[in-house]
Amino acid sequence: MSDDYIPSPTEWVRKQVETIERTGDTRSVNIMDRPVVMLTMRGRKTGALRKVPLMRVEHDGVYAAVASKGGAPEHPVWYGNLLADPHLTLQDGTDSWPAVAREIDGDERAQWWERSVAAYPPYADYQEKTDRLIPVLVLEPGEG
Ligand code: F42
Repeated sequence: MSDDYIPSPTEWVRKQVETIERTGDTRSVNIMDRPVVMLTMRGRKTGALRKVPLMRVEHDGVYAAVASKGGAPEHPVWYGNLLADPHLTLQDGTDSWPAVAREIDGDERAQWWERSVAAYPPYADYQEKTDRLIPVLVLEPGEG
């Protein structure tokens, strides 16, 4: 398994990750004044480390990862990475810990969707923009 880190090909995301890495704090960046968290995971094909900032959606120490990709027609690649290997490192502020991702559906998804839109209202617009149902995963603490 590789320990190589491959940065995001998207410039604005890469810059946010660089800022988080330089400061050691996810609070050094934001989107529309809303906080973000950062997930570090393995690439499904390369096995390399991938760092993915997402909006901060938290409830009782559990976080949600919303695979919105700005309402793009296709799922983000990181979603496929987490289905293949749900183990990740989650960073919020200066804290980071191991977590396991689990995709949710039904009432559980509906409840987290409400929390997600409360944390970041544009998620509702992204869902309007795309035909796919935007996946929601919970990130539960632990090695799994
Ligand atoms: N994206 C969201 O979906 N939801 C959010 O809440 C969100 C918030 C957010 C906040 C700050 C910020 O800076 C970015 C934010 N983003 C959010 C954007 C997010 O960080 C991702 O950039 C976006 O979701 C797109 O994810 P993606 O995984 O599709 O990214 C593409 C551009 C990407 O990195 N592609 C890589 C590439 O090289 O083309 C692939 C990386 C990869 O994991 N490759 C795998 C591997 O094995 O290494 C291969 C996997 C395969 O199946 O091919």
